[in-house]
Amino acid sequence: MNADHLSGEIRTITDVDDLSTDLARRHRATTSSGATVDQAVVGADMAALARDGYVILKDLITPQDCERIRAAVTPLLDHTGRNTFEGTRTQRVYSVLDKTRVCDPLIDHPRVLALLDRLFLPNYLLSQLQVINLLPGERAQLQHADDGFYPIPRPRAPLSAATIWAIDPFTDTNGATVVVPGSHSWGEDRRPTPSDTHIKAEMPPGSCVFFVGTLWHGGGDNDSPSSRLAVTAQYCEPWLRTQEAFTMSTSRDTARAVSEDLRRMLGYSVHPPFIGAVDGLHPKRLLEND
Ligand SMILES: O=C(O)CCC(=O)C(=O)O
Repeated sequence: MNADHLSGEIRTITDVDDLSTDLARRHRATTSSGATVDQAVVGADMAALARDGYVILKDLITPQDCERIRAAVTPLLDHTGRNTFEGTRTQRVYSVLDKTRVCDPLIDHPRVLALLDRLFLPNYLLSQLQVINLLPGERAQLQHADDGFYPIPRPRAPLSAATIWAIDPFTDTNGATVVVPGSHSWGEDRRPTPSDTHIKAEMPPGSCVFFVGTLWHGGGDNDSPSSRLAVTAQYCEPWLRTQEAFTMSTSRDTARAVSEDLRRMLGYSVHPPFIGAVDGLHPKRLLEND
C-alpha cells in the first residue's frame, strides 16, 4: 500500500452513512460547467423532461462546428451494422474519443451537463459515444428504452440519459429520431403501439434531442435521398457499469488532454466511498504518475 494512504488524520467511521462521504480525502468532485447555465433555462428544460421525457435543445453549436465534425468523422464511416438494431444501412463509429476529439464540445456542453447535474448523482459517467450515419433506405429502428438493460423494474427514475445531436438537419423524411412522449413513465410491460403518439425530433444542425433513459424511442425511416449524420452521447449514474468501458478504450494521453468535465465522466472520479478506485486510490493518480 502506498504511504499516501497513511498520511493525514485518521478518521473513525462509526456510521454507515459516513461511507458515502469522501473517505479518501483526495481529488474531491470537481464542479460541472453545467453550473454556468441560467437556472431558469435549466428549470424549463427539466419541466419539459418531466412531462414528455425529452426536450429539443436548439442551435447549441454552429454550422461551422457541424462541418468540422463531418470532416473528421466521415473517413471513419467504413462499415454498416451487424444486425437490424445497429442498422444494416447505418454506419456507426465506436470508441470515438481515441479516433477524434472533434465531438468533445458536444459531450460536455454546459446545457447538457446542467440537466445531468440535476438528474444524477455527482460523478455521473459517459456511458456511450457514437457517430451514427443513417444511409438512404434505412428502415426505422426497433423502439427501445436505453436503460432497459439494467435489471431494475419500471416505473422508476431514469438511470441514464442520452443526447442525439443533429449534424445534418433532422427532417420529416431522413430518419430523425422518433420519440414516444410520456413513455418514460410507463410500467415494466408496456410497449409502444401505433396508437401511441410518435414524434419525429426534427431539428436544425447543431441541435440535440436530450431524453431520459426510460423514454421509448428509435431511429426513424430514412426515405430521403441523403444520409443523416448524428452523434450520440449517453450518460449514466456513477454507480452503474457503462456500456463502453472508456477507462479501457481511452488512452491516458487522451484522458489527460480532455476537459475536466469529460475526464470525470470517463471514470476518473470516485463514487464515494470506493467505486472507481484504483489500488485504493483515486484514479486520477494514474494520470499523474506515468
Ligand atoms: O439514430 C437514432 O436516431 C437513434 C439511435 C438509437 O437510439 C440507438 O442506436 O440506440
